[in-house]
Amino acid sequence: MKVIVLGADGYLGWPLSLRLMAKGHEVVGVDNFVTRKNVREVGSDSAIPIPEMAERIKAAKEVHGFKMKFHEGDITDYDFLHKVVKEEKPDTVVHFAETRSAPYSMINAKHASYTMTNNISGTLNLIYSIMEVNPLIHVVKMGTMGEYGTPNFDIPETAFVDVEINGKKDRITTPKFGGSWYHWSKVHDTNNILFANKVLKLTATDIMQGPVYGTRTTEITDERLHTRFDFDEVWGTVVNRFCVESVLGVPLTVYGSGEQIRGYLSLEDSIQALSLLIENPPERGEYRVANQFVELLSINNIAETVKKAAEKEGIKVNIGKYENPRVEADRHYYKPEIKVLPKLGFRPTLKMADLAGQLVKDLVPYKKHMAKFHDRILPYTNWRRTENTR
Ligand code: NAD
Ligand code: USQ
Repeated sequence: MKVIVLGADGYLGWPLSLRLMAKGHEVVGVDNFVTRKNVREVGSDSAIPIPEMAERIKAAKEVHGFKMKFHEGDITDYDFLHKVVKEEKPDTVVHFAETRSAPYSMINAKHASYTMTNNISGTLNLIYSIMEVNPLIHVVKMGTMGEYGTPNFDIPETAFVDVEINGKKDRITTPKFGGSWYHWSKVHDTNNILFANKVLKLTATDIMQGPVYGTRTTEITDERLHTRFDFDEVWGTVVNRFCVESVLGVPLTVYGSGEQIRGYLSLEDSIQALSLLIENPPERGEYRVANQFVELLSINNIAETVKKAAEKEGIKVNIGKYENPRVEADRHYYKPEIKVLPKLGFRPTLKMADLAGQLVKDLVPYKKHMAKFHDRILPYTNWRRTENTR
């Protein structure tokens, strides 16, 4: 199968590209390196330094014999994206090329608008490029579990739900309520993909994924093959942040009550799930939604797990309590459905409790590098402020 990976330089895009090549697929990467730039903008860096793309591709060839093609460019430029799709004639396009930080989108008007524009127009350009080049191409679009918010009902893994309003029955799109401008950009993407499926018969898998953690996948066997690993208050996700905080001796940054629940999964499991969805496309012209997570955990559960794992490695950890900078429910019901991936054979590998120790150990050699960005760890970006300048 020939697969274009939009966002191939990213945390998920790079390991997925390696996995697909390991499975014998042809991979064409696309990226404009904007995450590298935006992380520098907030004064931070990947905890684990990563080489430039040319070096990554060279290393993949030397270590595993993989041959990867790459196009540098911005997918919000329609002519660029259309040319790549036309030239490469893929079977599948995986779409990761979006701005993915909730806090970044909440910094101020400029960042809110950038997040919306980048994410929504990239997806629209992809829909039109596919329709003009070959409408049979399968789009694997990365959305987020955060599109649903934290509703007081069991979250169905469906595009539509049946409702009765004022005595009349109908079907409406599954209710969503994002918790940041970033999460709303994903909701808008989902609506646009659903509409493209309805009017243009786009074949799409829309993945609702929870926060991912970890440093490793089977193919990351050499220092030059590492994927990026963000940990600052804007770009880092909670589990990865807690592991870095343990190594640097920062009390773990539990926001609010710590009772917020999300569906977490390891990098290895994310890549396994993505491979299954790519290799098992939906019917032609079908819109398929797939919820993607492994464990439902609260922030307090995670803090305890990371503390226990780090202490086993001889690192003393304190759990801190911080005022929640976000506007979110911190005591809520949470029960999302997951049936599509298990039906395709998805079998999670290791749980967070088994992986956290290794994760902490993997970070220790980079302690000096991470310490340079120590002042970017504590929460600063606040949902209630319209201007979050330091
Ligand atoms: P990432 O920022 O590391 O990777 C995204 C890549 O896309 C980056 O390399 C970036 O440079 C590129 N990109 C962004 N806009 C682009 C554009 N206009 N043109 C070309 N390239 C562009 O993020 P990630 O963690 O790998 O996430 C990948 C996708 O998965 C994102 O859509 C994110 O919203 C989603 N997601 C991530 C997580 C997580 O925990 N990491 C969880 C759920 C969903
Ligand atoms: N949190 C803390 N302490 C921290 C960081 C976060 O308590 O130091 C809490 C947050 O308040 C939130 C939860 O942890 O309740 C998750 O926050 P996060 O920063 O790990 O994740 P989030 O902002 O939701 O975004 C991440 C990715 C995003 C993806 C999303 C999946 O950055 O791209 O879409 O996870 S989900 O959370 O399911 O929406």
